[in-house]
Amino acid sequence: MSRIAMIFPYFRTRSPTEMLFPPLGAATLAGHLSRLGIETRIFDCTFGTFRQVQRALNSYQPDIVGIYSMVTLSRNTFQIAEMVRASFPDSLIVAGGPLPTLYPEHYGGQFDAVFRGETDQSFPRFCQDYVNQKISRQRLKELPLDTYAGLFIRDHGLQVNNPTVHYPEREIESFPLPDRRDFDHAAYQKAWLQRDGSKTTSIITTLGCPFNCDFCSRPVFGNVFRRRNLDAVFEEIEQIRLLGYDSLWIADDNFTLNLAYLKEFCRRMAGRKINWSCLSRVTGIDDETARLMKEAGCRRVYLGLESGSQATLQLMNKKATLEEGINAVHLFHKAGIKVAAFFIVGYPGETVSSIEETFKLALTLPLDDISFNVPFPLPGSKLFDRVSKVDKNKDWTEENEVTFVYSSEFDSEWLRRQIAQTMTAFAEKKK
Ligand code: B12
Repeated sequence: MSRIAMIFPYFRTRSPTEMLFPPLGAATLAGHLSRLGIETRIFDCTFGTFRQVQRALNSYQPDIVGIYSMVTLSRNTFQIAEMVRASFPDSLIVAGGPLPTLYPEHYGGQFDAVFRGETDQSFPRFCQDYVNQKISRQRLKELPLDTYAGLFIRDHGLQVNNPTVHYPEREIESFPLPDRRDFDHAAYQKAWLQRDGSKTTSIITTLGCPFNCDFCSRPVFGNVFRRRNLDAVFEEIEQIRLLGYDSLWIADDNFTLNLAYLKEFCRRMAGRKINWSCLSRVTGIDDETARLMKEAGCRRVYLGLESGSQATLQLMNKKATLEEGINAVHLFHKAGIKVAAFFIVGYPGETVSSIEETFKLALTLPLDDISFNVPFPLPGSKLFDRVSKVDKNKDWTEENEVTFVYSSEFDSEWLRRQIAQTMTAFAEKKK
């Protein structure tokens, strides 16, 4: 029987800021592949070593190896692909995820194929055809290659670059739930218990975000906002609870965008004894919604306040005012929900005084947690195209928070000191 291996090439770093979640992309695809009756195993590298993963793959003997990649994982992705090619010369190696979506051509050579964007149906169907028709990597052209959305191939004498898709809600409704079977839940729960006393895992309820913040990149889900059916979401939450988790990280790009959906989620969530956290925009929320969120177990919201300067918010194309940001903090705080805020300092085009306004704002609001980053020009963002001298091939293995990866008009040492001082002042205030 043919076997598919889905690899998540992240090895835990034990950095204090590290947050551990199992890869939902691999779990989602494993759900689809299992529904098609294809034997699939997820190799989540998080708690293992390179050698352990190599040994596990050797005993599994995969026919197709799919590797997820994003901006911080490209080095690991290529190292694993090299090992797979050496161990299994005949197996088909496929890349997917945010970075292959943006730069599929970088994956030529070591990878036989790339799937760009949302691949819920296209990749599993491709695997099914490959397996059923007993195709080998040299005979890919015998497949109906132009029928798989997002497929990109530059090898084997082929030139395929199919358009990507955003699956509509009515199709998403019929999707299977992510298959979390292969994850080391005990290890994830232990890591979270040590981190904050909870047993947290991630879930996705909506896809996409209609906004276009200058620094953001949404290579996979894009601008089209879609909601999953809440019956499926709650079936998944029940499965997660049975796996022993008591807390959810709602990883949606814009969970609080659709108030009707959010309120219905809260009504169904109330009384379940599972708490949750999410990112929220600062606009659109009112007192009643914040209260409902609190009653439904929301313990923390993360707000991208970004700046204490209206002019800088405009540079970032936030489509939210400083006043809306401030109101949102008070609103959630009043509802009894903890509020964490992200700020960006040293944005191209801002001034020293706007940076100072940001530090001041962070210290005056009733916030429970704050964090500062310098701009992180994500591939696929407008910021990335604008700033000079970014090395597009650079692998950001570190979660880079205070070092510029492009040539900036601001002094990173000065910013580092200001950030450290503000963090100390914040900690003093909290005492
Ligand atoms: C949860 C999350 C995290 C979690 C953990 C992620 C995890 N374990 O998966 C945490 C909070 C730790 C995190 C951290 C970071 N993250 Co993050 N994260 C996300 C988030 C919000 C959701 C991920 C998710 O579960 N998606 C749901 C699944 C279903 O989607 P998916 O993984 O894309 O899978 C689909 C396709 O990509 C494809 N697919 C996936 N895998 C494969 C494999 C194969 C073989 C194939 C063919 C297809 C395929 O099929 C799936 C179904 O369609 C995404 C944004 C997003 N909306 O996806 C950002 C995102 C992935 N993160 C991003 C970034 C930048 C980071 C950080 C660098 C942030 C920072 N400054 O520190 C760090 C780096 C972490 C690290 N050390 O490597 C970027 C990546 C951008 C890029 N160009 O690569 C994203 C896209 C956010 C953004 N808007 O920019 N992140």
